[in-house]
Amino acid sequence: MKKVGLIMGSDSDLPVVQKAADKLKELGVPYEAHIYSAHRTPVQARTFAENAEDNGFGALICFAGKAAHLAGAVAAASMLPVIGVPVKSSTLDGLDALLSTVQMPSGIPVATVAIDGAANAAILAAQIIAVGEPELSRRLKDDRAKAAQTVLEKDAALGL
Ligand code: RP5
Repeated sequence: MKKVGLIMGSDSDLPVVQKAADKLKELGVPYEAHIYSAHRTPVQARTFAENAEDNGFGALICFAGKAAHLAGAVAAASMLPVIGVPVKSSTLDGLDALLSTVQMPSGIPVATVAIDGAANAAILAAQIIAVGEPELSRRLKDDRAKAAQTVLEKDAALGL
């Protein structure tokens, strides 16, 4: 099975990245995590992106806060699907990162999820990897059914 790449701009993004890693682990999707910054280590970020397809990756998730250029820079250097997770920082509540990540000019798409939307990013990456992987596809369906069951149980227990 192809791997998912988790690329964060800083180790301060780790608590958000951890949630994506946990979800991928739960779904049985292999992943590899790295710290590469679009600003502080642009050469390493680009080199990783250029070689990701040859190195067995099937989708990339980029996590960055503030002036969040990482997902766009990685997408520019790879033909793999790139998912961007805007990370909430101490100022502006993550709106800065959301706009930086989501407002990609035409031609270089980044599939942007919610601010700190790590679990959805992991599920979307797993859905991409699941094309041609029926066993993973089944696990994704089970996961969704489990989530629905949790809501139904809460509904049944609602005492209002
Ligand atoms: C971004 O700047 C990182 O992704 C991080 O979210 C933010 C702040 O980085 P640190 O100053 O905490 O290293 O590049």
